Amino acid sequence: MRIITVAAAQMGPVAKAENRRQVVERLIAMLETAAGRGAGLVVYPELALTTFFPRWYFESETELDAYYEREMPGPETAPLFEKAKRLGIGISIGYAELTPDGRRFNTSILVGPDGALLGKYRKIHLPGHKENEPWRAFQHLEKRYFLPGNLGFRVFDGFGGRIGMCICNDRRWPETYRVMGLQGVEMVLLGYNTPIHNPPAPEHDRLSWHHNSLVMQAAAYQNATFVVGVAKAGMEEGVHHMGGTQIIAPTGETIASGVTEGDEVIVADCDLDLCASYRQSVFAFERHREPDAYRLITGTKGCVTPEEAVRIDPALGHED
Ligand code: CDT
Repeated sequence: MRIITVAAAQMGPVAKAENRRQVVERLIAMLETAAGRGAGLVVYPELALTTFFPRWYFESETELDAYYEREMPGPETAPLFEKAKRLGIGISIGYAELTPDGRRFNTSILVGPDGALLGKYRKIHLPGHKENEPWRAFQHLEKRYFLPGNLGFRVFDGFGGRIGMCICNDRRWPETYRVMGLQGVEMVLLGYNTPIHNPPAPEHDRLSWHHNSLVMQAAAYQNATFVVGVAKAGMEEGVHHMGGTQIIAPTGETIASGVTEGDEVIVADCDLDLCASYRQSVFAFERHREPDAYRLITGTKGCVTPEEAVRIDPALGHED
C-alpha cells in the first residue's frame, strides 16, 4: 500500500475587503485541522488568496494588480508556507501570478513537506470572455485577466506517488486528465471557483453539482487516478459559488465530500496502489488505446464538417 492522507481544504467566500493576512489565517487554521487528522498533503482552491476578481471589469491596472502575487511565497503568504513546513505537510494552492515581465497567469503550485517547490501549473482552459459585457449579472473575465498557461499538463513525483494539477474549468475537459494519465498520474489536484449561475446558459444552473461530480468521477475512473476537487464556495460578493468539494478514487467513487459552503476540511486515506488495478486492466493504455484513430483531436480546435474531418485525418474517409 502507498497511502497519501490528503485533505481538501474548501474555503467559504472571501470578501473583496478581506486582506491577505486574514485569508492566510483561515488557510493556516485549516492546515492545523488537517494536521490533526493526519493529512500529509493539503489542497486549497483556485485563486485562494482573494475574492474571485474576474467577476468585475477593472478600468484601472493598479486596481487589478492588487489581486496578483509577484512572488510566492511573498511576505504575506510566507506564514502559511512556514507553518506547513513546520508541520511537515505538503500543500497545493491556487493564486493569480504576475511575472516579473508582466505576464498574468491563473496558477497553482505544489509544495513538498520540506517546503520545496515540487511543481507549478498555469491554467490552460480559461473560461468566460475578454471584453466587458454589462448585460451579465456579473462578469467572468478570465480571458482578459490571464494568459493561457504555457507549462502544459505536467506531473510531479512526490508524496510517494505521481501528482498532477489542473484548475477549475480544466476539469471539464477530458484532454486535461488524459495528458496526465499518459504520464502515469496517480492523483490530480484541482481547485475551483464555480458560480452556480452561468449568464449565457442559465438552463445549466440546476445541474452545477451533477456536472461537477460527473466530470471528475469519469476522469478518475478513465485515467486510473485519484482526483481531489476543492471549491471556494458560498455567497461571495453577491455571487453564489457551488461547493461540491470531494475526493474521488480511481474506482470513480467519491470517498469523501464536503457538506457545507464554508471553510471545511475533508480528509481521505488514498492508497495509490489502487490506481494500478485499473491501469493494468481495463485502462492499460499501452495495450488498448488506438491513438491513430484520435488524430482529429489534435488536428482541429473546433467542430468541423465530416468532409473537413477527412481532410485533417484521411483515415476517416476510408471505404473498407
Ligand atoms: N473558475 C472557473 O474556471 N470557473 C468556470 C465557470 C464556467 S462559466 C464561465 C468553471 O468551469 O467552473
